[in-house]
Amino acid sequence: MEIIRGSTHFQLGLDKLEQVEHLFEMNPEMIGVAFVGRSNVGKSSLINSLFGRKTARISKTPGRTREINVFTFLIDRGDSAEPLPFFLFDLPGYGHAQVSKQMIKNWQLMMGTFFEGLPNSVAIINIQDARHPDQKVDQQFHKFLEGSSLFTAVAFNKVDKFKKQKDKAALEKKKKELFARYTWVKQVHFVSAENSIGLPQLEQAISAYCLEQYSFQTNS
Ligand SMILES: Nc1nc2c(ncn2[C@@H]2O[C@H](COP(=O)(O)OP(=O)(O)OP(=O)(O)O)[C@@H](O)[C@H]2O)c(=O)[nH]1
Ligand SMILES: [Mg+2]
Repeated sequence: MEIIRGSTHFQLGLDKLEQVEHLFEMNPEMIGVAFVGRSNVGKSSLINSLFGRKTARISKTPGRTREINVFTFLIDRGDSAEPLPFFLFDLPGYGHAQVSKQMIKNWQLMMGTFFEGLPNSVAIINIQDARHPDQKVDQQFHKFLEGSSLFTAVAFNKVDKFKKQKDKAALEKKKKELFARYTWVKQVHFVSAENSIGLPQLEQAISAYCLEQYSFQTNS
């Protein structure tokens, strides 16, 4: 099972609360993954590496992804089974210093609505910068997930920047801390969009999650 690269289609950009509510109303059983993280941690780069080049726009200016971008993509199940379509969300980054109070407020409103309405069959992939993990804004973000039963994985990106063993050891420690602090963090991945470290594992995790949700729904 694998993500079919280049099968991704942009569906729509959401920048209004009503649009978010409408999408979930129309698709209560949607299955997929949502990428969210601090601005500039490499969400769009990771999405492009996993789903095919040019799925998401990569910004030179942090905070460029302002809308919730909704895509669909296919997973190949092997054998002679038909590939299945799933949803992919590229969410706007949080915690960027150069945005106005009003923009932060808009983000919080949008995300509140998003995570409240998001069906449990969509997993959250929270991207963090491996060199600066678990920042205050990451902790603030995790408050949105508190009490929800969404499946959440954390991916520490940019591990290619690690030169020393002690950096890696510090991140291992952080991983244990996150598991202890947040019971809803189900997986932690170490990845790099730059040199593809850890991407096969993350891809397998995404495929397994989506196909498992699919079999729950078709068998119930
Ligand atoms: N070294 C290294 N750089 C990376 C990696 N992933 C992304 N980058 C760089 O980090 C910068 C930000 O990447 P984006 O993918 O645009 O980040 P984003 O999280 O989508 O940013 P916003 O949409 O603005 O929130 C770009 O200059 C990328 O080239 C990585 O794994 N390693
Ligand atoms: Mg982006």
